[in-house]
Formats: sequence, structure tokens, C-alpha cells
Amino acid sequence: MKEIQGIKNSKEWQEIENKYFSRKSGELAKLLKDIKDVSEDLRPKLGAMANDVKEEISKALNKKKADLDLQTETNLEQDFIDVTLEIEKYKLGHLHPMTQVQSELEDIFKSMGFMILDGPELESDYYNFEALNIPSWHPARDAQDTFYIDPSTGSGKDKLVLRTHTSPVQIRAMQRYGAPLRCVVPGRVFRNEATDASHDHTFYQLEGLMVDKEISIANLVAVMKEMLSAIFKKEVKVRLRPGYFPFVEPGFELDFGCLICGGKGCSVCKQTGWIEFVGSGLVHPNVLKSGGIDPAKWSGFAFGLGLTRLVMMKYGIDDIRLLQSGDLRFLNQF
Ligand code: FA5
Repeated sequence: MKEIQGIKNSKEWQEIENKYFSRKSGELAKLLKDIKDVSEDLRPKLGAMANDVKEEISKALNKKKADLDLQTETNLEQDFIDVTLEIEKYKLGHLHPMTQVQSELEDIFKSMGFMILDGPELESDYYNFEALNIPSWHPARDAQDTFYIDPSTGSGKDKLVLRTHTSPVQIRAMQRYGAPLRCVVPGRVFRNEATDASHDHTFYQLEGLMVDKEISIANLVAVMKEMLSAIFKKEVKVRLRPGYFPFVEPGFELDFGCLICGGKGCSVCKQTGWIEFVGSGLVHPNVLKSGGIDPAKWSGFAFGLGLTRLVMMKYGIDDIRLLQSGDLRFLNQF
């Protein structure tokens, strides 16, 4: 009885109840088992006593349990928490505007049957230049001021570069999937640029490649138009002009009418009213060969668009460097 009086919580209550009432090891079970060993004339008396004791303990335990339950209820009342009260909400972040536009573009190209591919940012000189018809002596190398990596850090044979464009993935894709082929490759590229409002040293491009039978410039223009109207959902002025890239023939540059100044001239378009947006053209036969595809049977178009500049035009961002700045006052606006 003293033990039961001393119980302070339901855990202790359970321990005491086990101690006496456990079927296997409880004190009462042991006691009742031992009764069969006493002499026959004592047995009924002892049996009756044991039952009385059992009942008394059981009653005391039940009473204690009722007291404890009551106490718990009182505690609950004292510790009342209003779960319907407003709590401070977690501040959720959101996707970077670059990522948002990239996903939108991926959806548009997927709907036209293009695969989305990826390639290494640390690329070999071979894939970044040689395989794209730009040998080491070619003046076109000067157009993409390159971060070369110390050759002693590479595997030795191949010079490594931070890729200057997403075009090396054209070769990787052709080697891997052969023809026919439709893919786009969004990704980060690097150039040793003197930065300004429309040039950064680290920016994003989206490469496109389609290889099939009798591909022409008409296919290229159709895909460009489809993409631009899906992304801007409004009329955007574009102009196509001849452009030189050793990996296409013929080659074109496509420009936007600057949406920051409406074509009047500003620091983003360098007062010209136009922004260089995409390099493109029909894939050069040498490039198809590097990719293991027979140029006598297949032809293709390719383009490399400035994803970062597209984001600038879509949202009216007047300095490209804001996009990589990590400045929350800027990022929270999207
Ligand atoms: C290339 O990089 C070619 N690989 C594109 C290409 C692909 C041509 C397939 C033909 C076929 P270019 O250097 O012009 O081309 O860059 C392509 C686009 O990237 C430019 O039109 C521009 O929108 C963007 N761009 C270039 N340099 C920068 C820079 N420093 N900062 C931001 N965007 C840039």
C-alpha cells in the first residue's frame, strides 16, 4: 500500500502493476502458485487470504490510476495550447529567374521533340574547338577569350578549358546518339571578358541541334520563331544577318530589338537598338564527321542562344551582372 501511495506518474504505476499482477513473474502469481505446496487443511484459508490481498491491491491500484488520470487532465488544462493560432510562416525561397526561364525553354523544346542534354563545364580543347572545325591556328579562337587550365592538373594528353560555349555538346550528342537527332543543351559557359552591362565572364547558353534528312534554314527559322513567341508571348522584333562560325555553313546571327530601351539605344544594346542573341546555321560537314555522322546522308541546323540575355530581355533587366550577384533585393523581385 505504501508503494502504491508513492506512485507519481503512469510509468511508475505500470511498473507496480507489473510487479504484482504480471501473469508470469508477478508477486501474486508466484504466491498463488506456491499455495499448492502447503498442507491440504491450510490451503482453502490461504487461498481466500490471497484473493483478499489481490483484491485490495487491485482496488488501491485502480484508485491511484483514477487520481493520476485526473491529474493529467488538470495538467493538460494548464498547458493548453491553441493550435488554431497563426504561427510565423517559414520564408520560402523561389527559383532563380535563370532557372525559371531555362525550365520554360526546356518545356517548349520538349514539346517539339527535342531531348534535354548536359555536358561537362571543364571541357577538352578537342571538343570545345578542334572537333568544331576550329584548329589551334584558327583566328576564330580569338573570338572566345578562353580560360585554359594548367595542363599539369589534367590527365596530360588533352588540354582542358572552361568551356566557352555549349557547342562541344553537339559533338558529344552526335557521337552518343547518331542521326536522326534533336537535342537542346542548357548550361553555364565561361569567357575571359571585360564585363559590362551585357557581357559577363560566366553566363548561360542554350545549344540546339537537329540532324535529319534534308534539313534547311527554313527549319531553323521555324524553330526560332516558335521558341520566341512561346517565351515572350508578344511580338518581338528580330533581325537575321550573316555571321561567321567555323562550325556552321552558312552561318547567321539573330538579334533582338532591345526591349530595355525599346530600340532607342542604351548601355545594354551599346546604343544600337539591337542585342546579339543567337548564333546559328547549318552544321558544317566537318562537324558532322567529327560526330561520326555521314554528311552525304544527313544535314542539320544548330544554334547557341544567350540564355542570360534572354532573361534580361524577358524581365527588362538592365545589367547582366545582377543575375550572378546573389543580391536578394534584386532576386526577390522575381
Ligand atoms: C557561340 O558561342 C556559338 N557557339 C553559337 C553557335 C552555336 C553558332 C551553334 C552556330 C551554331 P557567340 O560567341 O556569338 O556564339 O555566343 C552566342 C550568344 O551567347 C551570343 O549571341 C550572346 O547572346 C551570348 N553571349 C556571348 N558572349 C556573352 C557574354 N560575355 N555575356 C553574356 N552573353 C554572351
